[in-house]
Amino acid sequence: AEAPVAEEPEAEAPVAEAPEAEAPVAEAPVAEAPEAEAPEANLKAAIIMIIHVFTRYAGTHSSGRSLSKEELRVLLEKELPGFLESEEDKEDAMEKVFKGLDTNGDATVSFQEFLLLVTELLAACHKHFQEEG
Ligand SMILES: [Ca+2]
Repeated sequence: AEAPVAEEPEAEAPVAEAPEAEAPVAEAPVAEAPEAEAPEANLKAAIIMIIHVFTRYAGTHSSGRSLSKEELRVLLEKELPGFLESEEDKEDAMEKVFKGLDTNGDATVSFQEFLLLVTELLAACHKHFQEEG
């Protein structure tokens, strides 16, 4: 009698676990470090700069809330070189600018009053560029 061949249970070949096809990692472009300010945020930057300029000069001798005549003079000389020099009488020109800006007559130029100068200069520059075409 044939010895019953013990049926060897077919060892189930361990199904090699197909290594999961690694999803091709899309090479993410290295995200550039986000800049503090979007490069196109020029107007925002310009506004902040105007505020900084005012605050820096307004704080030299007084509270920092407004410009004295002397502070305005330094601001103009440093930030707008040539602005007063073009006038024949610098002192007279300075007096006129200061009086023109100090609309409430408190002998200081507040930020609101300073903006009159900024606005005038912006308009003048814009006109100049347009004329240059
Ligand atoms: Ca004033």
